[in-house]
Amino acid sequence: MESDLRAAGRSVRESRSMCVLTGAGVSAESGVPTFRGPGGMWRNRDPMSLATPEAFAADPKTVWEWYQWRRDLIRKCAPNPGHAAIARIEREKGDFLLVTQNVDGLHRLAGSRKLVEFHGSIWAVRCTGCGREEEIRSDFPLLPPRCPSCGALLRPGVVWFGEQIPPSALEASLAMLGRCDLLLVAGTSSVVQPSASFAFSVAQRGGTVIEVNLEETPVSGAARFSFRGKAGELLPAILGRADPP
Ligand code: BV8
Ligand code: ZN
Repeated sequence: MESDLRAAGRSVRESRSMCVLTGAGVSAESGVPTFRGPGGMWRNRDPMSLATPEAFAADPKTVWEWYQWRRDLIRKCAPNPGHAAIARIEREKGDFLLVTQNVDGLHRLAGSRKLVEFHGSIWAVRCTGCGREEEIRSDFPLLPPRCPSCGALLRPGVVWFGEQIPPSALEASLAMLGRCDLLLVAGTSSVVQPSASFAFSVAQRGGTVIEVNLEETPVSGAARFSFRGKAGELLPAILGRADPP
């Protein structure tokens, strides 16, 4: 493990163009429940059945109660050493992009700026009528909330299953995936498309893939290094070694 950590740190140091892809596992040590792991369930409802346009159309109040529950929980969470290590390495690399599937905003709170929120943000709210979008961090007194301008239903500014990734987010991510020589994949079960294909496209181009996860995933086989352990410990260990000896 030690020699692999050193070798992975060297890959980070030598990388000219680095992409990082994160999932819910990077926020787990901050207290944010993962999407598919224990603790992610709410009123015994599967998140997969709630994070869809159909669920919202059928029962906007219940979907908003789930988001309000998550917003209240996430508001109390702080970035962990994994978020901090990613924010730090961004400042040391010339060409860098963090693509996160997380909607919790913790990477930005940790200082990440070269960041694409691939699945949107739980703090963003968009009107289903006039399209007006803004960041609202406070609780809504009434659920489901309505637009102060046009009275239509407001929705969370996230990407639901069956919805397109925002074109600007997709474009920025694909551009980086087409040129990066290193992709670090941390804390994602790699089952959600299109982000689950990132590792394969970089590996097929001869780029290096490093994975950090508690468990094996569908992309572990494409990784040059696949570390088993906590992102909050392994990311500082790998990225911390990026400093010249
Ligand atoms: C799209 C926002 C084009 C909402 C999310 C086949 C059938 C049906 C559908 C599809 C299909 N193939 C592709 C699709 C489309 C679908 C999809 O991929 N479905 C899958 C599930 C089969 N994809 C889409 O719809 C995407 N859009 O493709 O557009 C299109 C359009 C129409 C029709 C077809 C295609 C949009 C996907 C976005 C969905 N929105 N979230 C919200 O959050 O409320 S995705 C949701 O899953 C979360 O954002 C989450 O980030 C994401 C991925 O999950 P993970 O982050 O990986 O989290 P998870 O809990 O799964 O895993 C945690 C991991 O961390 C585990 O591996 C665990 O071991 C590890 N871990 C835990 N603790 C730690 C740790 N690791 C390290 N340290 C720790 N401490
Ligand atoms: Zn409106």
